[in-house]
Amino acid sequence: MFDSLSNKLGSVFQKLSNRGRLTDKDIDEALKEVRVALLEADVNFKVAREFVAKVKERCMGSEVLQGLNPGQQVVKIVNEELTEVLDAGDHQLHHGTQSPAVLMLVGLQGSGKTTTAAKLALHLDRGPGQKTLMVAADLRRPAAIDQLQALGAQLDLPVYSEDPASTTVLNVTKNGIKEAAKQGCPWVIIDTGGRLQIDDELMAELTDLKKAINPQETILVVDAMTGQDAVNAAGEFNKRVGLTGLILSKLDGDARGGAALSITSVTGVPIKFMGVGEKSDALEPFYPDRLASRI
Ligand SMILES: Nc1nc2c(ncn2[C@@H]2O[C@H](COP(=O)(O)OP(=O)(O)OP(=O)(O)O)[C@@H](O)[C@H]2O)c(=O)[nH]1
Ligand SMILES: [Mg+2]
Repeated sequence: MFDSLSNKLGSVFQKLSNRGRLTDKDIDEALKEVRVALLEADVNFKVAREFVAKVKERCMGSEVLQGLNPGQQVVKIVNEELTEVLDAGDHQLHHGTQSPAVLMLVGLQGSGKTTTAAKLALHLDRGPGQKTLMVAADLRRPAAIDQLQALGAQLDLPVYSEDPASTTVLNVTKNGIKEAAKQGCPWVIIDTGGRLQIDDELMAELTDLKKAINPQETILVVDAMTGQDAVNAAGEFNKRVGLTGLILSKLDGDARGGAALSITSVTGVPIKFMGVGEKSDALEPFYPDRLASRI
């Protein structure tokens, strides 16, 4: 992930550091290339524009240009501003005072909710008596329940489900939370169903469910490969359902990184984890500074 962007930024900075002293014009030209690299990585144009403006403001006229290693100073500023773009302040999961804490996963069809439910359950697993229970609350797709059950069996984690013909999303979710309480689970994860597009019916279903169960965390799983569509979906889900965090999935693929770099500044919602593979251990906590340094 981000390979192409980091290569391009790398070559811009290489040119700068070969220069020694820098003029305003050098900085200007370098930042133009940075902006193009960001846009090519599918970063939101407003985010790219503001980013470059901020870096420029900090570089121009400051001691940066006169200093010993102006190229390195520019790299440092870019790195700090990248961290700023990715940083929403709070990237942790919060359990709160009530057990089980409810974590509701929402997202469009195929974004990676079910896979991520298993990844999170494993991440939060504290062994016997402290397991995370997953609730199969996607009643629309016939294979959805089997998929979650198979993941639970594979990871030795409990899954709660009911016959979709004789239950509702609300009932299976409420009963699942009760079951988690009975088993002493600190966390219960609700795997909801998705749609291809954001539609009123899905939003109403999720809003009602959220109101009824009052989750500690409401997390949107977005497919990073869908670029700016992921950013738009996040804005819409946040407006209509209300989110506490985001998980970007499929960052191991050929995602250009634009979604990751735009989503927080466009929506104000923090990224909490990154999905980096299909396996259940392919989940990384999100640290803005670490990711910025990687870029
Ligand atoms: N490479 C890669 N594949 C992923 C990742 N997360 C999920 N997938 C794959 O994406 C596909 C869809 O994942 P699901 O977890 O079924 O998605 P979903 O959101 O539950 O889908 P619906 O229930 O149909 O809405 C599967 O083939 C997963 O293996 C990831 O981080 N990396
Ligand atoms: Mg699913």
